[in-house]
Amino acid sequence: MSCQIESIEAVLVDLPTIRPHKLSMTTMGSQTLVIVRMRHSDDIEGLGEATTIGGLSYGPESPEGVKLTIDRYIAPLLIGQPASNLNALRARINRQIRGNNLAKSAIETALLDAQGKRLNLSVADLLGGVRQTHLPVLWTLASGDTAKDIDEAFGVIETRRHRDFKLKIGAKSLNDDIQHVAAIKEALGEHGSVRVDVNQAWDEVTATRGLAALSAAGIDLVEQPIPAREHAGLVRLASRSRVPVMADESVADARDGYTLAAAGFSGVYALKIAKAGGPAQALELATVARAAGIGLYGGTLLEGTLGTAASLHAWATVDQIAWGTEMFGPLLLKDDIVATPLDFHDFGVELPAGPGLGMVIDEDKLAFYRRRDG
Ligand code: MUC
Ligand code: MG
Repeated sequence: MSCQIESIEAVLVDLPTIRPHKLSMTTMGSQTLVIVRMRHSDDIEGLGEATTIGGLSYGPESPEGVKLTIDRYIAPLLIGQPASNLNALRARINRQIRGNNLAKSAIETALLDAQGKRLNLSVADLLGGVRQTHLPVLWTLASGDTAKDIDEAFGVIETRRHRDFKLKIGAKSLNDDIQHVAAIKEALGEHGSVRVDVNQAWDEVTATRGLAALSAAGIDLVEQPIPAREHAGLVRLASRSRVPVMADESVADARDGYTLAAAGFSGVYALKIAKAGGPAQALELATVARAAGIGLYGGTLLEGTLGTAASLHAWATVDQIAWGTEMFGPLLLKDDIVATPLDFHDFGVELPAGPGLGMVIDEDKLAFYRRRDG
């Protein structure tokens, strides 16, 4: 007997961060999770999550907008539909709704979670099968203070939580940023790999100088140095640079991945379930990257535990994520809304055991942190 989608609820949850998190476009003191709870007629509940960074400062969808899109536009399309055919449901949504990939990602995640629970399979099983259960996870040093960042790095190396680090730059002058990055790399030496994320903040001339200086400082990877839509510039920078360049905001889905690769990009793609429109969609980009010889990285939009678990189920199916992952989102938050947190150890994280995402909501915590007026 086929079961139907009965109801979809999108709940805004505000969780404080453990310290201010400074990026080129905003400083975060809290993170908003949009939690999707999808009830099916066989009494199974699918869970999903969408996040962004700093309201509308990172991308064109805000948490409040994601909730509105789900409540007003996606839920009416799905309620009463057979729940098990993800491809048919995705096609139905895409016929009516353009863009809005964050909302679509939360919905795709909830559908996969429910289907996994129904079949007693993990989301990774549904996505083709597990290739790795322990994924490397880096930590982002973004306190805004060089000495504090160095202390923080040694603290997490000591506890074997992380040994790869990403620094958020681009808000200050190039010279100040290079000094900050070089000081951290010098302090860490061979204890840690240091990468940077410019989050689109430079123009191409600044990026050319920046890449040379970062390469000289021993930096291993430079993420999104110039604006997302400047594909030609990114191709030029990547082909001239000694340090590898990673595309993040420039490459959301398989089509972007194809366009950038066809234009001659060589480097790395950051996969994110949010920008692709869900875990299955992110894996389509991974397939394009593999065909084009482009390395992969498991990226985050600073999701909480549900979104991080959904990403892990996807990345776990990929044979090689050469540049590791940054699935540390839950560690940046002071509290959680799931009963059992993810298990971070030995410089990585364990894939949660299924069925579905393998996650259970802590109802008291959810009630405590949910936004009263939304
Ligand atoms: C981004 O652009 O990569 C990932 C880690 C972090 O601190 O911010 C995100 C967003
Ligand atoms: Mg990035």
